[in-house]
Amino acid sequence: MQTSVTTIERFILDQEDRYPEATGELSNLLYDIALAGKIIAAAIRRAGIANILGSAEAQNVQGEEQQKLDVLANETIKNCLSHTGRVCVMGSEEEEDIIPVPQEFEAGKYAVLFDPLDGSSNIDVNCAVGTIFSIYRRVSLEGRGTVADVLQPGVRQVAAGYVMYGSSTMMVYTTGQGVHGFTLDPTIGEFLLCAPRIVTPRVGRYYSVNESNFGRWERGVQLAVRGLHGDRPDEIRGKNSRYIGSLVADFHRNLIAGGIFMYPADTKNTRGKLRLLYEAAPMAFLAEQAEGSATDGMNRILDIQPAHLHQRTPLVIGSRHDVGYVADTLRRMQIRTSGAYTASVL
Ligand code: P6P
Repeated sequence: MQTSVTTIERFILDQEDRYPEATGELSNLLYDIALAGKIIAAAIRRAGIANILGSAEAQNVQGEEQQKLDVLANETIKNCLSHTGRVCVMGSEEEEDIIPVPQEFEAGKYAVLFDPLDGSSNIDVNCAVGTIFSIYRRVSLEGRGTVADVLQPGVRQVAAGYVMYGSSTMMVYTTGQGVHGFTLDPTIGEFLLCAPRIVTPRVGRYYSVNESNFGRWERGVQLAVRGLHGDRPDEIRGKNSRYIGSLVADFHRNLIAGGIFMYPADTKNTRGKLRLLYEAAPMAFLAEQAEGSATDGMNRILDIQPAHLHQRTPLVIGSRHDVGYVADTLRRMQIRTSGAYTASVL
């Protein structure tokens, strides 16, 4: 029986030891998130039995129907983070406004953004879903956290990651020192190191996009996707299509096997569908740390200065060569039409 396992706690501690100035607070915050992931995973695993599938008969700020597990995941994360003294403010896909830490608890030095259960519409059909998180150091000087603490460009993240509830439960995170993957061993309730320093292939095998939106895309986007189909082998080799409709699952497959995920803007979602702060920016931090890249079509996601909590953005993310191909195609289209390119056209 294998006895030399590396738990996430041990791995984070080893990483922390490299930084004499580290106080351990960020490490502890990552443990808190891992705990929330374990609790959510347990709820998802027994969802069908415990009758917590289905709608909570409520809508979230996005106007999307809340699933019972959405609500449970959101409350679980807030409960795991609020009392620790490590967090001053949170932002959640499920809540209209920022969530300052309650008065009875000490306000810490980190701001945490999260999508508690992304892809939740897939829950009732047993497809993989995930929790996405993004951590910043606070910029406000004291007291309860403020909106300024969450409206920071992605380049200022100190950590980001996701917990994917798939055939197994995995936690993947970065603190800027590479991307590392852990699998939950339910028999001992520990996340065990399974994929240290993940590097995504420079050229991907897959492309992931919702092709039903094709008719609503700008011409440049249509050209780029046709290239990914293999219509112009002189520019790029065609790829296999894989699309689950769950960002964490699509991103994770492409991270490991190599590939590109796109959610362009279209005539219906004119700024794109995905949210900058708790979907695109954390995934972009991971992608770049795994030697991939992430843009809104042509501009680096991590450089975007957010204007509001639920801001949306177009997203092109994954293998560096493939993301670069999409950007080059859009630039060529821009030159050809000499139109004013803005991120919103992708
Ligand atoms: P569509 C799930 O609702 C989500 O926010 C992401 O997880 C996913 O990538 C995307 O939306 C899927 O959107 O329009 O293709 O169903």
